[in-house]
Amino acid sequence: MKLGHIFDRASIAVFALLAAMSIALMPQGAVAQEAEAAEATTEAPAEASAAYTPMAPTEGKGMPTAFEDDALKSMTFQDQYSADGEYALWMHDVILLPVITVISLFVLGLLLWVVVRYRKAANPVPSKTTHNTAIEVIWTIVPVIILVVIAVPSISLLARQYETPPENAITIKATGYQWYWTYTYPDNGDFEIVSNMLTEEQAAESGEPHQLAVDNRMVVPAGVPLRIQTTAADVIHAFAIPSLWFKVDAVPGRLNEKLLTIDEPGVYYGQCSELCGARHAYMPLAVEALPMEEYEAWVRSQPGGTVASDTVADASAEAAPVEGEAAEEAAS
Ligand SMILES: [Cu+2]
Repeated sequence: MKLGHIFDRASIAVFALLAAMSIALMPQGAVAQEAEAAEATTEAPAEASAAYTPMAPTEGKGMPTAFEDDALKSMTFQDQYSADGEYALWMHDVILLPVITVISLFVLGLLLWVVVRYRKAANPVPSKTTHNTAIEVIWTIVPVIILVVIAVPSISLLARQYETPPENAITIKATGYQWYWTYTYPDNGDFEIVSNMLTEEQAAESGEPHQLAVDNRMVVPAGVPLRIQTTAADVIHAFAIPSLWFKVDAVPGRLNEKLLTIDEPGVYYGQCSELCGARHAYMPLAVEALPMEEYEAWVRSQPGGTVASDTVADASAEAAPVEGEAAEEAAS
């Protein structure tokens, strides 16, 4: 009886202890389960984004050329990878540069001729002519013709650069901060990419040009119209990519917008082009243009990233061959 009584008390004590332990452990178990669940959710995007590897840049494409590598190329425009850029470069190479060269040489020739032919020793009694109608008509008409020749492509280039993005264009908003950029994708789930410059060591490691390479690029689809919007959070910055002939100011409290269509996949570098403070030189832009399927895969790998609706996908699929034809025409 006495022994049984002790057993009873002992079993009650053990039961109480087990109950206490289970109560004490229960919330921890719940927390642990939550932690496991959280790990699972953070792992999922990490695995998905592992499918995307940043594209290796092509030497000399979408980036400046060093003087030591190619002296001439280092002093001229970068190769262009947008229709506007190709047109502007054509206008520079075929119209502006020849016209400037011919006028400069002509004026230099005239000056030399006057200096030599009409110097005091060769021409002691100067002419007192004050008027010559024929010459006056020529030096008025010829510059007018030259200006008209320049104005036609110049105004059409200006008009092209103001073209409104079509309704199916994919919107990407770039926001300038002191001193980095963020890119938001309102058409793809409104996720945000924060983009900072890589250090010299990191850039060397990833095989990219220092002061142009960034940790997270602005990834976009190639060959389809993009509606690039720019704004700023603090002071005025400017979104500029020389090889795409693209430059738009990013102004606090304003939303600027410009159409951009990139001809082909690639990495295109740029820099903030509005003096914006101490680290203005250290907020580069890197745009990575991908084929549409790869762009969509990248979007899906982003937290909250959703692929554009079917209508946009259809429209871009239609737009892509048209862009290709246009590029072929431009090339021929
Ligand atoms: Cu800036």
